[in-house]
Amino acid sequence: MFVDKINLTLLSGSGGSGSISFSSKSSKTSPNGASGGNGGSIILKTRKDLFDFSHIYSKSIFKAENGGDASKNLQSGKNAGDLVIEVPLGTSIFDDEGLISVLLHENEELLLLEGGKGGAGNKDLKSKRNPNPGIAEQGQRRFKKEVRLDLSLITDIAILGLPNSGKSTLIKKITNSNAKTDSYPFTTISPNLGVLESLNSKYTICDLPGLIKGAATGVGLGKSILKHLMNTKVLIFLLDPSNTELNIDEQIKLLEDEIFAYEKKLRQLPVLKVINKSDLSNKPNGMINISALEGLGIDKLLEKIDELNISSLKALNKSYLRTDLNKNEFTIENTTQNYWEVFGHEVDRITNLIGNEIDVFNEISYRFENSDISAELKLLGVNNGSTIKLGKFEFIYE
Ligand SMILES: Nc1nc2c(ncn2[C@@H]2O[C@H](COP(=O)(O)OP(=O)(O)OP(=O)(O)O)[C@@H](O)[C@H]2O)c(=O)[nH]1
Ligand SMILES: [Mg+2]
Repeated sequence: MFVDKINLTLLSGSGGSGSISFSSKSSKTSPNGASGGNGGSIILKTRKDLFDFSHIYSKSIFKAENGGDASKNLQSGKNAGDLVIEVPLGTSIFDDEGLISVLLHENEELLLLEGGKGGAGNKDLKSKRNPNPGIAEQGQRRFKKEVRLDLSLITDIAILGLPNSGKSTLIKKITNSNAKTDSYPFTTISPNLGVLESLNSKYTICDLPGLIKGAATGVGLGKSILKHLMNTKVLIFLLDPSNTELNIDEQIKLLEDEIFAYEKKLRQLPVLKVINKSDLSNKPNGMINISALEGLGIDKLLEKIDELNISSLKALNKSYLRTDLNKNEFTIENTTQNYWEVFGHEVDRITNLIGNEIDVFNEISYRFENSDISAELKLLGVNNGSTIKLGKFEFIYE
């Protein structure tokens, strides 16, 4: 089964907790609690010999391991390994806010979800403010993300045409593909890939399901066909003179209208207009005439493909990466007058402490005062005397 769309739930690993301990070699004690290990991150990595998501289709939840807790006396927790999910070239990644990234290159890596950081032990929390802290950070909680992966195949040439025009017969004739062909429309329901070898070059080529009127708005297999054109460099319009409903010009117009309605930029791709089934009728028409079934005109077609110098051409899609990934986020809600509640990972960073109560309170106050949350609350005009709720902590703003 060809799977070119998949939804995944990703859970990174949480960080291990730091420890609280003291060495007391001399009369002075000093903090020596070590840090927890980092939780595993989730990374997407492209692999050249993958052509869809069927290898991960049966698994929709990916969970990285947690970092280890620190032990006392300088013994750090173990960092967890990252979880790498392999995907084909041409994978786009979306979340509810839209496109996150498009991966087009071999062995390209995307750090999609960072693991929770290991918590600092009291050794690393030592400061001028508190030279002997009785506190440690708990590990940062795991992050969760729902993503959709969508594949647009990376190929040199895509064969487009109405149902039954002979697209699969052509790819079978000119490549190693074993595409299914038949005399009824919509024989092909997912792309077939093949490698075409001409005298000069090698090309990857794909045979797509038949396109019909309204495809750009989702009729037939519509958009799931057209999306594959974003990563191809040349189009072959395969035209069928035996089509009783639309003549050659009408077929060209339908194909042009649909790809243009899907994405205006697709008009920039070079198009080879090829008339198939010329064994049935052979009227002069100024286009490339072939018979995919009987192998007529194939040499001429390969010559025309070579002339396009495809290796110098570019597909429309570009690599893309949204830059706001993995930031420490927070949201502020003004639930009732003078009551402000703050949620999110930035809150955890500030409040994620265990140990001596007074030290914990002082450290949270310090972190809060120096945080983006505090700056944002100021901008929002929070009045002195208001209550601020940060996770499980509540305090009066002044
Ligand atoms: N006479 C003749 N018949 C052809 C030729 N090429 C394909 N056919 C026939 O046309 C019919 C459709 O061929 P396919 O290759 O399955 O067509 P397709 O464009 O892939 O069709 P869909 O996948 O349904 O869109 C089959 O019966 C083929 O044998 C040709 O050059 N000459
Ligand atoms: Mg077909």
